[in-house]
Amino acid sequence: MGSKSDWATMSHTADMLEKLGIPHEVKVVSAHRTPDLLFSYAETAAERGIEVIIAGAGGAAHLPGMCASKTHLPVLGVPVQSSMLSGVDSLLSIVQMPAGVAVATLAIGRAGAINAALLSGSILGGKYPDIANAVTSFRENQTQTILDNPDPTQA
Ligand code: RP5
Repeated sequence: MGSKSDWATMSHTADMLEKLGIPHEVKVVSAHRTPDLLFSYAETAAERGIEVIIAGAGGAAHLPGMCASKTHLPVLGVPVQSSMLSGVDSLLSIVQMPAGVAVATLAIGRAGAINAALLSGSILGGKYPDIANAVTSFRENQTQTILDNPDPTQA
């Protein structure tokens, strides 16, 4: 993520990765404040065994796009909700990649952070059956919970 201030959002990603049993690392790497670190992080990620990068950033959110420009790994961008423009700035900064370098863009904030972990599970599930099963179980439990509790007035 681009800043420690993104952790309130990106911790939802980490929580879901834990639930799915996906090993991961968590780091602050800023496109603006630590650009050399960003380049070396993205350039060496694949050789370190990283298979998916989830990049959360807010405001002028260059992190996911710049990260994608330096690696062939899939990059999932999470627009962090900014205080001035409610994350629309983050979303537009991440989603409008010109053709040729791809970033998969999630929803603004918590929903996007959770779904980035689920999407990484779907990507990795093609190679790791345990992860595919974890994603399927999560979805089945979610469905069953709704079916078992159809009355919105009951806790
Ligand atoms: C972005 O600037 C970060 O991703 C963060 O969302 C935003 C604000 O950063 P701080 O000023 O809170 O460190 O690069």
